[in-house]
Amino acid sequence: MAEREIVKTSCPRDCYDGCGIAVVKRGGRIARVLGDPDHPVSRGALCGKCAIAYNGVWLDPGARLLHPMRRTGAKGRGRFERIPWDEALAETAGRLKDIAAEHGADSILHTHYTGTCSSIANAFPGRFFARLGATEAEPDSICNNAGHAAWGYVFGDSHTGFDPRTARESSCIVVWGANPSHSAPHAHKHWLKESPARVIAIDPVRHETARDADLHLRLLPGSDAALAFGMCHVARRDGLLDHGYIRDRVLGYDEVEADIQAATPAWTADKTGLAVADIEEAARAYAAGPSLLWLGQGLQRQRTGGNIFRACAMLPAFTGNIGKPGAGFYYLNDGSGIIARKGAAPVRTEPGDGGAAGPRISQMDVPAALNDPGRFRAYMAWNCNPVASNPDQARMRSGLAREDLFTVVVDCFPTDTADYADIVLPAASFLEFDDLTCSYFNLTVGAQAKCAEPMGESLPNQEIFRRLATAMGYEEAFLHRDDASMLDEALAGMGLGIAFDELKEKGWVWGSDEPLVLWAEGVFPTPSGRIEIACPRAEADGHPRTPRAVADPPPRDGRLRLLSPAGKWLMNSSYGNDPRIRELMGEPAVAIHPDDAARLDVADGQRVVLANDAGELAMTAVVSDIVPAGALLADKSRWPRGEGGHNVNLLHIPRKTDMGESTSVHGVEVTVSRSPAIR
Ligand SMILES: Nc1nc2c(c(=O)[nH]1)N[C@H]1C(S)=C(S)[C@@H](COP(=O)(O)OP(=O)(O)OC[C@H]3O[C@@H](n4cnc5c(=O)[nH]c(N)nc54)[C@H](O)[C@@H]3O)O[C@H]1N2
Ligand SMILES: Nc1nc2c(c(=O)[nH]1)N[C@H]1C(S)=C(S)[C@@H](COP(=O)(O)OP(=O)(O)OC[C@H]3O[C@@H](n4cnc5c(=O)[nH]c(N)nc54)[C@H](O)[C@@H]3O)O[C@H]1N2
Ligand code: SF4
Ligand SMILES: [Mo]
Repeated sequence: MAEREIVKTSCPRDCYDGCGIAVVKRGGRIARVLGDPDHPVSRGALCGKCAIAYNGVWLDPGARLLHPMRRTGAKGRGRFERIPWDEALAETAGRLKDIAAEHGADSILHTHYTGTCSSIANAFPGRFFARLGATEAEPDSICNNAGHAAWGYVFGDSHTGFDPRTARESSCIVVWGANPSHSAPHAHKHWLKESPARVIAIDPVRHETARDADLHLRLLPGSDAALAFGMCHVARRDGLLDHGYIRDRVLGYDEVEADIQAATPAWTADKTGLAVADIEEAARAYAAGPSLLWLGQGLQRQRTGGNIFRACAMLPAFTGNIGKPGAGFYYLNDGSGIIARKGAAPVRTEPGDGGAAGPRISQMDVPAALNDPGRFRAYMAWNCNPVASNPDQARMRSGLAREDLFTVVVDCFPTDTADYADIVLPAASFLEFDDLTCSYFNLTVGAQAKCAEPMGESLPNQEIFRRLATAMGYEEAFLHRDDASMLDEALAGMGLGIAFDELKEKGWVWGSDEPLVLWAEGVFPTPSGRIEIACPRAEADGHPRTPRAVADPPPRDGRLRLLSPAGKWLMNSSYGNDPRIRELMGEPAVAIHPDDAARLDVADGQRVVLANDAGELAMTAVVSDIVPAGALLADKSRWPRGEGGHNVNLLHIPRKTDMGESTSVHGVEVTVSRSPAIR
């Protein structure tokens, strides 16, 4: 029997949970990847998708990218020859230098996001691009930038929410536009379902989170700002506002009071499609408190996502559900920053990279920009799979097909995006190098521990970009920092009194022994120091001074609103190549309300075609009242290959949100018709 060894590590996926992992090794090789039984979130279990994929494609040399490669076939065909690292790096550096010299470094575009969220692998390559002066696609504009922009105005900080451990003091938890049953399965299973607090879910979809909640408000997509005003109306009417808190800590109550007064339950019911009784019940339970308010990332992926976030911020601000045990608001937690401050007034520090950063564009502009030969001459995609996950899939492909666009893709797997690369660089997986992970919900810090040598010739992101810096002739020290010193420095910055080797032994630690009550001092990093419901900065930037009591108009001309949030089996597009996951997902399906199905003469199980200006896509209809009439539901981001080359992002017209130039993917509208077997 080969010797058995357990190595503790952490999951670095873009997921609220931040699970601890126990890797079972036999004879020095990884035998099994399991949940860490000692971890407070995973409690011994990974989520279903990771339990499969971490023991599936991630360990399968046949599925991984193992060597640097150069393209040999037409772009998009995925034909490559293996080349040595030196050659791949020299060719990449040579082309980048030539392009920068001839057209300027800003004609080189790079996109990246959260393929891995571990600290160094996620952030370090940014130093290289800053030094180069390349154009960066604003990373968050593919995901959550409208919410960040809006709460940046309101609270001055969108990265400091509540500590979930304080929920033990809460009487009510509102989950608004998030679906933890998919996107944070452990938070759903333990934190929410086992909570004695009253749970209210606000979502157009009756998903598992909503079904498990004590109250589900199944509102129309994009009507959330109207609901927020309506809930404030009920709280005001019933004497549940905290006028002391408003007086001392909030700017602008008087400027929205008339709109709150006008947002009667009847008006709100009309705008949102909800019942008056449900609006009143939710408003009273929340306002009475102590209550936690979790605004999901799905909520702000609407054309008016910024306004929605500003309107929802009125609830904690006007009811004083902030800075007390069991009361708070949350969008995302920057765990390391919060831990570093231990709940004191936020001080945000940027890493002193020393590079001269280049310009930025929105991710929504990437497909069009790649089609413009005068704009970008080179493109590098790392930590992301834009052909699967970005909008405007057909244009994304036609841009990438440009022969004159020098393209480099860095990934662990041969994705649809990698198919277009001139040079493919293989990235090592999280099981193959040391790093740090922080959950963006729980205040835990985890060690990512090297459990095996990098597969094939793959290398961690940071090592790839150190070597590329050398190939470019860049000698600045910040481009060549070693991992060990960066890890210890990051931990020292958090003041945990623990070095990386010790953290590796433990696997994970809490950022503080006791739950932190955040924002207890009631001082916010806005110019006024208050919560700016009325916001002069927003006004100066061309936005309304205050949130507005509006809801999206219903779709016209027989169109339906297509929602495509996180599914259960994928992590964005990641795992889309795992055969067992593919089997579990089944064929692409779209949920349609029985009334719409009857109107369109669509039967359950029938093929339908969804269409808009961006494209046409066939799917199988599931007739269900999981969605309200007028809305459709399909999961995001399957691997397009194997699905006729497309997924739901074929239909994603990249319109920007009202704030943050971000994605409004849940605002997409399509027509639905019975299919004469297209695609
Ligand atoms: N229709 C629709 N589309 C959406 C969304 C939606 O709600 N609806 N959601 C959007 C959201 S929220 C997001 S965040 C984006 C996500 O979009 P992306 O950031 O593009 O995420 P993925 O598609 O998972 O691609 C991540 C890639 O990184 C790779 N990877 C993993 N680890 C490493 C590593 O260590 N190094 C390198 N170099 N690569 C690695 C994975 O193999 C994978 O191919 O998608 C967006 N797309
Ligand atoms: N299994 C799994 N987990 C994931 C991911 C994944 O792809 N798969 N992706 C990860 C990433 S990158 C992210 S950003 C997070 C996202 O996770 P969440 O924050 O949970 O956000 P989404 O899943 O995009 O959408 C959540 C909900 O928003 C709802 N929604 C859409 N429009 C509206 C609206 O107008 N009003 C309201 N009230 N609700 C609306 C959708 O119906 C959906 O149920 O999940 C992460 N976790
Ligand atoms: S993706 Fe999320 S739920 Fe799944 S193992 Fe990783 S941290 Fe846990
Ligand atoms: Mo995301």
